[in-house]
Amino acid sequence: MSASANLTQLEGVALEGGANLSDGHARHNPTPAQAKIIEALPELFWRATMTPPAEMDLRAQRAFTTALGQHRAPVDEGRVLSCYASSVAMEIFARALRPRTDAVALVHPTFDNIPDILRGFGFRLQPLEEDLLHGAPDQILDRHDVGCVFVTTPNNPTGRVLSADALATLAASCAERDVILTLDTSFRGFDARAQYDHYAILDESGARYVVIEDTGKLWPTLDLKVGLLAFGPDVGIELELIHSEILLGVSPLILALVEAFAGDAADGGLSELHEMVAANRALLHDGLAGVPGITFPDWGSRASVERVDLGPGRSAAHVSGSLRESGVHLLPCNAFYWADRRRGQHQVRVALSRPPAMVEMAVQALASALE
Ligand code: EGV
Repeated sequence: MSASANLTQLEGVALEGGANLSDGHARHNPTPAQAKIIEALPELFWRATMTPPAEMDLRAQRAFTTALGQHRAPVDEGRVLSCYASSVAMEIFARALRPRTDAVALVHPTFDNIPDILRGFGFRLQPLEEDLLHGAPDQILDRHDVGCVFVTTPNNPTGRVLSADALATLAASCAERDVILTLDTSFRGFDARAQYDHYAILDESGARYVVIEDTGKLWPTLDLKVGLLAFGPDVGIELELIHSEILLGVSPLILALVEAFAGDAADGGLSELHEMVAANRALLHDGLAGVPGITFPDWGSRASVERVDLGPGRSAAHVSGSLRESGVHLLPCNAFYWADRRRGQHQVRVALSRPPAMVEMAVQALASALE
């Protein structure tokens, strides 16, 4: 794999086998309640056959957004579009945005397929540093002359969450300058601090907004998932038209699965998910406790991924490369820093939505590679 490979290409290597702690997809063991839903898949199939697809769509959207605290998500207003994946929602958003502006301030660092997709549509990107985003959200548009601000919250890989106050401040300044505010909330299910009702704040602000929601990181459904493209009443870009050019609708079977998993999430599944991630995070921290020179830069993160800073003397590409040879897959963080890859050169990201035995084994391999 060449040094300029993107993160997903690196993740692709791990799909060939071995201990895959590389991608952020959900690959943990289903809980008993989730296993029951999987057992009932044939039933879900027939129910989906007998129900109008539009109704399946609304039910899945409603169940998912309310399970994650987004009670004002504009489901009943018809302003949520289901997509095959959040990356597809992103592509639709990017194409619709392009006639309006070519300049986007994008959170830095973040998963590299976001800058890559945006650059693919010809956007000029400005890195929006997390410290500015969280520390002085009122100054973002003084420092960035753009037509859109794009924020991933909780961010990937850092887990940093945009507070309700920061969102209100940023949305107010976007409204004032007529800048579109776009949020990617794919990781919000992992962190209760990201589950205040974003739509209530966005609607109140009067800003033009887009939110990309994602079921794909949460549940071990073999990548059966949807991305939701939600938007405000005056978004001012042709999202519905472009969406219709790409797809008619997501499979009602997947929508039925999303509705069932979201129902379980609201019914205690979300806390079980949080416990699983917290237990795996503790395995990571404990397993590396004796290794000199390493630190955890994302202290307090509840995302299903976590970075390990290996220290200035160790190269993430080298360490992850030699672990890969022995069948253990982690991501070097260079490419998350899409505007300055060197800033990630000493960090690796470990995926935590995995069976605990796999986390334990990979952490041991990492610890001995560092000794
Ligand atoms: C993560 C995979 C895409 C992405 C993984 C991800 N890449 N869609 N090109 O879903 O954190 O590993 O976001």
